[in-house]
Amino acid sequence: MTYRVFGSAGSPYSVKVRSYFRYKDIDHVWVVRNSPEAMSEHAKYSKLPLVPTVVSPDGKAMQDSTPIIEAMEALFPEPAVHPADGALRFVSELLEEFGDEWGNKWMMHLRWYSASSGPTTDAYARRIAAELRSGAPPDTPGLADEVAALAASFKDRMLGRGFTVGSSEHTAPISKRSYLDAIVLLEAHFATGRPYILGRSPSMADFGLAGQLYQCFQDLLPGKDLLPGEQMRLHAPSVALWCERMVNPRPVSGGGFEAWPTLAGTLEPFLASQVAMFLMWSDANSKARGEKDNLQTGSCFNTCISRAGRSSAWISWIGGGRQGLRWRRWPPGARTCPWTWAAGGSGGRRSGGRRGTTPSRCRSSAGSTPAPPRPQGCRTSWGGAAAWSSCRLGRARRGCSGASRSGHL
Ligand SMILES: N[C@@H](CCC(=O)N[C@@H](CS)C(=O)NCC(=O)O)C(=O)O
Repeated sequence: MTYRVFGSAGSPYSVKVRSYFRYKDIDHVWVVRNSPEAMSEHAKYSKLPLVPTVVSPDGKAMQDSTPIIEAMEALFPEPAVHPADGALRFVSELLEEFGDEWGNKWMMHLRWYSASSGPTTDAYARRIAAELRSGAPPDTPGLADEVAALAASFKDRMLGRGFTVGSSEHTAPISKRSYLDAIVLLEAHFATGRPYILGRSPSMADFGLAGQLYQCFQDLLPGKDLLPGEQMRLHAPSVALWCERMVNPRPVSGGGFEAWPTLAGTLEPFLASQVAMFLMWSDANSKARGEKDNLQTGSCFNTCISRAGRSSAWISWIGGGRQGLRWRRWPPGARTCPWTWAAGGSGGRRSGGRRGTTPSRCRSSAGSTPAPPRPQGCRTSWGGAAAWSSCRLGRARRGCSGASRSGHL
């Protein structure tokens, strides 16, 4: 009765699912795609070329970390990762969602996009390339060159994908600030000796947040500036310990969840600053998605700007990408919206998601806000990924960025 968990050590969502399987003592093996056989096995079972993919003993495949955990939770209910109290469960699931969707912005930005991690991106890319070639006999001819070439193409791919989480020079200060504020606020929450976010047992909140923060914690290869892992060790040592604890979580002192009154003092400030920002983004993104049905993409962009203030710069990327829209360079001085409908986005490949509709000029442009600086090489055409992704807590509504075809490693 062994499950197979296809994953990667550098993948936040894979590590999240692995932590869960370990916590539940579910019989499983961790499979990395380090051979042609493992690659084709993964491809055979996966709707999208992403990890994690879980294959059950009877050959049923699952993707997307949250639905995976939910399906397993139905089969292995004890020890529960959901508090019995409804309000606390809501907080737990909200924080999981926050980790998956907003925490991923920290992780992706800090690892791949930010200027401070720039000098070390080669090393991250090589680490992943080495995992994908792990197990090759040491005397394999041309192995070093193969790893170097794989790392180079991986780095290139990831650096071109900052837009999938809205990373740009425009949003960089927000992502960096949010990461630092978040770990400092969490430090206050853990520093009193609390082992997990809601008490003595891990909940969905821990799995979602630790998946992303564990990657930040690990990212401390030498660089000019302080790297996310160093910042965590310097300013949030209890958070660093929690990240390590979450690699193989166990209930502490018999386990159990606290009640809201004892958590509120240090958890509410986190919700009020970080999660509130995420919800504001989420709301604006949802509005942006809604308005595309009227082809009001120009006004959708402006709505984003006015609704979410500074954090809106990435909304148009994500909202746009989700709609199967393609970006066109904003011509100097032009006052028309540069969005057009993608004719035949690639997202429907496996999911049966909507292909791009008839190309059409975006109609609304009156009083357009000037376009923010945007990343190079942005070619979005996601489409169907959201349709495939089974989503909860509004993911379907706003598009599940974590389930993009581009992947967030
Ligand atoms: N929503 C999915 C996200 C999965 C995802 O984005 N996986 C990334 C790694 S974290 C991936 O497979 N990337 C591969 C690639 O970019 O080629 C989940 O929660 O499992």
